[in-house]
Amino acid sequence: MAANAKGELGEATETDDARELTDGFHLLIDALKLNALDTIYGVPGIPITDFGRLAQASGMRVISFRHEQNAGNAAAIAGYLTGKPGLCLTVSAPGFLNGLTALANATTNCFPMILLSGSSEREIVDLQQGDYEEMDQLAIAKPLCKAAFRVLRAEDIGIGVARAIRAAVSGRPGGVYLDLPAKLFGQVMEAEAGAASLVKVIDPAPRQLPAPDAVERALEVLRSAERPLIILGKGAAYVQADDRVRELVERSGIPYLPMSMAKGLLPDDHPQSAGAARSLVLKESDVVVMVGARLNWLLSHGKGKSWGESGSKRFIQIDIEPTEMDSNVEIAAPLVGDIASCVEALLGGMGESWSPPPEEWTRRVSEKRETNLAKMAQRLGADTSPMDYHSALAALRTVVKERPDILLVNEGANTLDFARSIIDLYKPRKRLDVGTWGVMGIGMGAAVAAAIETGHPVLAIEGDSAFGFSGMEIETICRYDLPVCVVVFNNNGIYRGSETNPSGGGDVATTVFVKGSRYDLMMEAFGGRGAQATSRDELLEEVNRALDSGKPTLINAIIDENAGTESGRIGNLNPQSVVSRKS
Ligand code: OXT
Ligand code: ADP
Ligand code: MG
Repeated sequence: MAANAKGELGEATETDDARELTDGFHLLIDALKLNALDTIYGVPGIPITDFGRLAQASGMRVISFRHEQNAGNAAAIAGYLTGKPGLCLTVSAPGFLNGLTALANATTNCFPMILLSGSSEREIVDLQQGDYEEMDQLAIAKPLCKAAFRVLRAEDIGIGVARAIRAAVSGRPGGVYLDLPAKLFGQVMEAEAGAASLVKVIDPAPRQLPAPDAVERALEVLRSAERPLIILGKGAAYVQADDRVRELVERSGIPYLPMSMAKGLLPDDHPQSAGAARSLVLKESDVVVMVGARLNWLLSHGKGKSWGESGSKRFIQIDIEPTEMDSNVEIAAPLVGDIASCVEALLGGMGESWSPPPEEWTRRVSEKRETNLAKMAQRLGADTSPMDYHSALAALRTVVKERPDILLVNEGANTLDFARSIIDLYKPRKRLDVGTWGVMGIGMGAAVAAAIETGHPVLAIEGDSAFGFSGMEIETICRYDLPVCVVVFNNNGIYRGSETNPSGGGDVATTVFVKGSRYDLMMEAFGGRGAQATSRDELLEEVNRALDSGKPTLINAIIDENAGTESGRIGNLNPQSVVSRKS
């Protein structure tokens, strides 16, 4: 297809003026491709249907979803895995709003993504005259993402895309909104001028070197430590400086604690891992080096009971975002810069003769770890019927150990928290989960993007509630024939399936689902394979079969409905009424 002088689309012929003219559709495609952005996750419709077609015709991969939120979550995970902004394409107003949750979530997690959304006509929207899907999308997106832009003229598409890319990946990565009014796509201009208007973004995420005095300050604090700890966050996994980060840990000899999505950055069975000694190292350490992790709720804001005596810690924090420093507690040695450069600078300053931490400290950490590992091994040994979380996850732990290249997607409450501590990861960026917001619904979008972007098989371990937020995308998984094995931990509900209505009658309890649901049959409805697993052995066999086949599979794993706890491991955040009164 090519554009005629009026911007209408027609079949390309030898004689038409495709070589002389271009339009908004083609310029946008060319601008993305020029910057090596070749995959779009989205949902088609007015005004971007033809854009999707033309993008596909141009050789781009355009993956259509059933709901924009899942497409957006896929784009965000694509951004996390590749370091390039993941692209999500939505229609105006409702489609845009559906994608917006994912854009905000990407921004919260510091994942680079661009939400490209068609929008209605400015002249009508701004006068609120009731256009089709009327909404001032730019204004709505602005507070929820890192940057938001609108392109009104075809000749500005190149610049608009360039700005979006730079905003998404430079400094602290995040979500960017690009508003594309319907009329823009049909605008026609000379092809030569159009090509000249495109921008190839040079060095989109430039290195940011830490100041030498800041490096020296950090080393001084570190040298004085008696009980040092390194905390690795998903920022450290994102930057793909895996060897340098590992060298920092190993050369320093300091125990390290991986945050959830940083698991596997160094293999979880690494002798310096303090993952299984979490409480001890948080409480007892005296100097903590934060590498691409924030002192937010997931780390109790760096203070309180779990951090030991107040004032007992000094923090060194490596982060590209200067305002992250002192966000919750005083940072004794802020190291502002990109992680690769900061780690490099620390290694340079440490030299080859760095003294490891006192043996008494590393021994205590090891002892605690071994005690917890032994306790865990005992619990994993118990093969219960019906399966509890440990019983089922023991099988999946073995699968991941034997197949370290697969990507693990994980959401739920108990399903999330138990899987996090039970399943070891051995390679970087293999664990994709609910992230900073603890949001349900990332599952199938993340699974699709993980399969598309890496080509490796995906194992998605999903609470039955969590799965429901994006479950319809198993049709997408079947449509693209992706090597995704979904295991639904079916405990008949949220946290536990055994609750009853406190009034003693009426509706079922608010946390309970249809008992004995057959999620496996949903997969069969779309041509994938469905299976049930009632025991650990069955689960192991079915998952291995699925991963060997590389075919879309859903395994309905029956979990004891009494086994979970309210809100998993974060029950402390769930306010409970202490007032008893008759309603
Ligand atoms: O050191 P100690 O002794 O303390 O021991 C620790 C470790 O050292 C040790 N450990 C180990 N031991 C041995 N071996 C190994 N390998 C090992 N590794 C660790 O184990 C303990 C614990 O370690 P851990 O896990 O590292 O530490 P801890 O203390 O848990 O860490 C604290 C946190 C905060 C970092 C951690 O807990 C964490 O990352 N938590 C994230 C929690 C989270 O995000 N949860 C999701 C949200 S819950 C809730 O909001 C839900 N909703 C509401 C909702 C949401 N979220 N979103 C939307 C859009 N709408 C609604 C809903 C609807 S969950 C939910 C659905 C739930 O139902 P499902 O059916 O899906 O799921 P089920 O519950 O299964 O039914
Ligand atoms: P976790 O949840 O694993 O603790 P967070 O998402 O809280 O991790 O923190 C990630 C941090 O990594 C953010 O503060 C972000 O600014 C930082 N970050 C991201 N990319 C870089 C980079 N290239 N260099 C330095 N810091 C980075
Ligand atoms: Mg459940």
